[in-house]
Amino acid sequence: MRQKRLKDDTICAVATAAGRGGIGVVRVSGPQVAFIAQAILGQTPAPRRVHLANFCDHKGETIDQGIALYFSTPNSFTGEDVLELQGHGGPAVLQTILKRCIELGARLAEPGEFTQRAYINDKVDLAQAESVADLINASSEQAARSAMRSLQGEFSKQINGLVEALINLRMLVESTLDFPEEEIDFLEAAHAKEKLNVIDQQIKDVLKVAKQGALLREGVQVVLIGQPNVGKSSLLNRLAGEEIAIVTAVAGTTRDMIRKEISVAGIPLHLIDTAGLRETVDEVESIGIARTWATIAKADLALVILDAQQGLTEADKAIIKSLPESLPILHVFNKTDLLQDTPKEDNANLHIYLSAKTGMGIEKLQHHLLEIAGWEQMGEGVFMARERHIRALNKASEQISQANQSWQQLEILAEELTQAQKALSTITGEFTADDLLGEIFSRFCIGK
Ligand SMILES: Nc1nc2c(ncn2[C@@H]2O[C@H](COP(=O)(O)OP(=O)(O)O)[C@@H](O)[C@H]2O)c(=O)[nH]1
Ligand SMILES: [Mg+2]
Repeated sequence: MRQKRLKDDTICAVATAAGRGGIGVVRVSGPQVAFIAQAILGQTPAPRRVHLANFCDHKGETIDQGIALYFSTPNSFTGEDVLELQGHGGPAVLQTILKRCIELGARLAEPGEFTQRAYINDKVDLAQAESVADLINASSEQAARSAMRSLQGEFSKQINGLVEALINLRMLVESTLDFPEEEIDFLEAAHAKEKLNVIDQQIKDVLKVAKQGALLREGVQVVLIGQPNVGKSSLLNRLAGEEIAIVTAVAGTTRDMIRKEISVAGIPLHLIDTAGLRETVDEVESIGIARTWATIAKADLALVILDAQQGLTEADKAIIKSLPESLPILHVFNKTDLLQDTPKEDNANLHIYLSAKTGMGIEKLQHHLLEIAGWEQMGEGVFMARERHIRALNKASEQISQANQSWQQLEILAEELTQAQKALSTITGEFTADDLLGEIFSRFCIGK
């Protein structure tokens, strides 16, 4: 197992958001906290009690008055001694308090360093630490709730359960390696195959929920493409509920890409309006079109917007043909308000009829978007997960399938089980490389 290195320095940061507010919090963590508290407050406060106190500079002059909270190791968020100074929420006063802490020996914390220390001190595992950032960054109530579920350990509990089951099965397999004659009988009697199948199914179940969690976190990149003037920008504005992109009757109006994040049923949809795809001699427009192709390559889903009056034209077919085969697409026939007859719906081929102008059909589009993205209404059980968790679960699942084909070669089977266990352990951080850890925590905000 990886060695966790305990820290011997003291860190500090403003933990509240930049700007002005009713209260601002300076957080300090590390071995020098008692000394720093003594110097600023004139006393080391009793742990876990609320103290109204003056925060003083080196001359004993009051910088601010507020609430001091002291948590002594190991009963704190980081597991170290922690001091929280809740002062008035203005940048100048908070910076002065911070400067005082640095004067007294603390140093400025790196992004995510408080949570990293909580992880180092076994207060949380890696999946829980990640969910702290996900909770802060959550853009919808659903996302926040599922991040909270991960933070409370629901995801980790399932992973730990799987790891334990794998260890038990490994022990069973490995112990039979020494007694080759009896091995098959012995494993059969112990229902080893059934146990492996149960693990296999459980990994698939966790993966299913984790994928929903990852969807809540990462959302879906949806690119709006089509010929000029079919109503891409109008549709973006309609979905966003505000006038973001310029709409005119002039073809080639949108030249640069316009991005907007909206939330449908809690899922972040990253909408990207693009320059209409056509042959052009305009230099700016052709750069826009080149960018459109680059965006298409990274999208999860494309809405091909078509003019309902024209139907699917040769030019549209050419655009669709040039899209990557793996990219899911939805045909959106726009401007149905200009049609005489109500169009026939064709759900099987994922054709949607709508009017960006009147809003008719928009809800249906949203529903289809979620469906293609793979969102299922799972109710309360979803926990937050990340792309790297999905990869780890997929890897474990593959190893289990391999293991299932290796009952005739028990050494190989044991090795596959070990690999599956390692893959799962990267989720909770037991087998996670230091550089990956550094990357994970560097994406946190300062003071968390
Ligand atoms: N009647 C009608 N006109 C629309 C609709 N959507 C867009 N338009 C018009 O079509 C023209 C081009 O729209 P725009 O959104 O700029 O298309 P883009 O070039 O694909 O981005 C504008 O004059 C819009 O007002 C619609 O649903 N119904
Ligand atoms: Mg446009």
